[in-house]
Amino acid sequence: MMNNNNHLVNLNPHLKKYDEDTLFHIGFSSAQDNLPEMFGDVKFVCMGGTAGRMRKYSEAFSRELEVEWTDYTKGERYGIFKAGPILCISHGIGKPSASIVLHEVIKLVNYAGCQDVVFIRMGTCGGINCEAGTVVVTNKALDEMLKPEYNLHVLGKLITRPTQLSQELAEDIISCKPSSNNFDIIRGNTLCTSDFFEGQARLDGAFCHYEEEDKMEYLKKVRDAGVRNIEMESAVVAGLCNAAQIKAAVVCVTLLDRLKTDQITLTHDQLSKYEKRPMDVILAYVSKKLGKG
Ligand code: R2B
Ligand code: URA
Repeated sequence: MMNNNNHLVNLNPHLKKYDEDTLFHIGFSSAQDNLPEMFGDVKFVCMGGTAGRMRKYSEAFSRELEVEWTDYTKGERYGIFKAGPILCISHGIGKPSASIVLHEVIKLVNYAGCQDVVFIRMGTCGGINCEAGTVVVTNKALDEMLKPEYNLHVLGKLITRPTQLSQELAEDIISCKPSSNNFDIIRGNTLCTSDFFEGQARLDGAFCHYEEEDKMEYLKKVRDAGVRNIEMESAVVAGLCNAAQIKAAVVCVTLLDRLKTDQITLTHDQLSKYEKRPMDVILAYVSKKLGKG
């Protein structure tokens, strides 16, 4: 049984030729799994770096919204959990890891026949000119050259996908105040890099050929481009969701202010407290959307 429920726009036309599509990295098959039955009711795909955090988010969604919880994790690459209409999936660190899981998840929601699905990255990041613990909702993801682009080499050529995120969704998310509303939620552009150390102008990697002044000069240029946070996956989420015309948002909590420091020295308790914040914001948004707010 090949499910050719190709309702998402712009998806790969070659997919129609396959009797079976094996979603290798997330462990599903379009022919052997009844994807419409398993995932047809999904309305929100929430993504974040680690399987452990996505498990916790999904458990909280299930508890707070009183919806059924299922662990669909098959292998060791990515954690996949479902809380009623919310699919929570880890994407690992960086654009390549996020790209692979996004290809497969976009195909999954397509085969499952999900309607009006929204994708949300809920992550951590470094802040620009804001105190640790601030939640940043992204306007657009910028690359290291400060362009709103996700670039990928395909067949030896560079292809570019735009990284503007839905303004409507960002406003909708920001307008839903979480119950624990004791932190700032701001909007801004997000610098999406291919490395945590040199790529983010840190002075504390294993290699560094520049000085403090060079770092600050770049970070101020970044700030002047409207950037309020730096992370490593937003451009892929924006670029691929734009390609599929799926509405997407990126909601990340800052762990430090990069204009002040490079090292993350939060205690375990502070980190746990901050990591809950994107969850609180999205729980308020999803609750409202499901009429449970
Ligand atoms: C934020 O945190 C991770 C690096 O520590 C990376 O996945 C990101 O985007
Ligand atoms: N994640 C990043 O990518 N950068 C930071 O500074 C913190 C978290």
